[in-house]
Formats: sequence, structure tokens, C-alpha cells
Amino acid sequence: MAIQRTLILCKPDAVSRGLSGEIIRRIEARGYLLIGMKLMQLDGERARKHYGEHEGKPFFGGLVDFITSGPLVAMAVEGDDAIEGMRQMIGATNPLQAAPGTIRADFAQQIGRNLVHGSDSHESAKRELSIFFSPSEIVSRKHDSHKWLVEK
Ligand code: DAT
Ligand code: MG
Repeated sequence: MAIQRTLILCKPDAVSRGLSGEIIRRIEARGYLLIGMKLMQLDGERARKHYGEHEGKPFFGGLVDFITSGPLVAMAVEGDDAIEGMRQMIGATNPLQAAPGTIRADFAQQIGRNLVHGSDSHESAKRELSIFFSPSEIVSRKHDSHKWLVEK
């Protein structure tokens, strides 16, 4: 078990559908800490950088158009094994394959409108967090304040 940081996005579909509160509620209910958060709209350059691994794939253009289409909520989330834990909570990329109880299964229908982004590895988390947050926008929070949730 290790304390990890991960980038979570409530994508424009989540914000426009009024689901960012529900998504944040689930993250906090799991006991993860929000250590950075902002509402912002991405420009194409930053969107292409964030989704760089998908450049050249048939859905890349649509993905960039969609992620830049409206405001999103970007969050830096911290907790025990938070990268894998958040991926579990978000569910499989295609909402049809996502397990019931995950955000995508509970609220989404289509792969191209699947509401949430979560970093998929330590390297991705590091890279993606630096695209969305400068170090001064990350707030250190003492895990002791959650000691009833986190096993030492
Ligand atoms: P994830 O968001 O689960 O990490 P990914 O990194 O493979 O999934 O893809 C990034 C996003 O791109 C995904 O959330 C939705 C979109 N996407 C992926 N595969 C797609 C496809 N076959 N058709 C349309 N959109 C797709
Ligand atoms: Mg991904």
C-alpha cells in the first residue's frame, strides 16, 4: 500500500449534466483527499497533450473536440493506492462493460461520453497532474486528519 496522487477529470458531459457533485461525493466518501481542484476549459493544445497516447487513433479528433467543448472539473486526488482505486470506482472505458456500482455503469451510456477520466499508472498520473496543476495549486493535507479511515 502506498499513498498515491492521481488526476481525475469530471469531463464536460459530467459538468453539463450536473453530475460533478455526485462524482466528488463518491471520491470523498471513499476517503480520498482532494488536494487540488479547478473548473476550467481546455484548449486544443493542452487536450492533445493530455490524450497524446491516443494520437492517430480514429476517435482522437472527436475526443479532443469533446474534451474542449465545455468546462470540466480537474482534481488532484490522494489516497492509498488511489490510482487503481479511482480506476475501479470509475469503471471500464465502455460503460456497457463497466461493473454495476461504478460511475460509468451508473450514469453513462456511450464510450465517447463516459463522464470521468482517471490516470492509469504512476507515470501517467505524474505526467497528467503536471499538465493540469502547477505545484503551487496542490494543497498538502495531513493524512492524520483522516486517521480513522486510513490504516497506518
Ligand atoms: P480510459 O478513459 O478508460 O482511460 P482510454 O485511455 O483508452 O480510456 O481512452 C481515453 C478516452 O477516449 C475514453 O475515456 C473515451 C475515448 N475512447 C476510447 N476508446 C474509444 C473508442 N473506441 N471510441 C470512442 N471513444 C473512445
Ligand atoms: Mg486512459
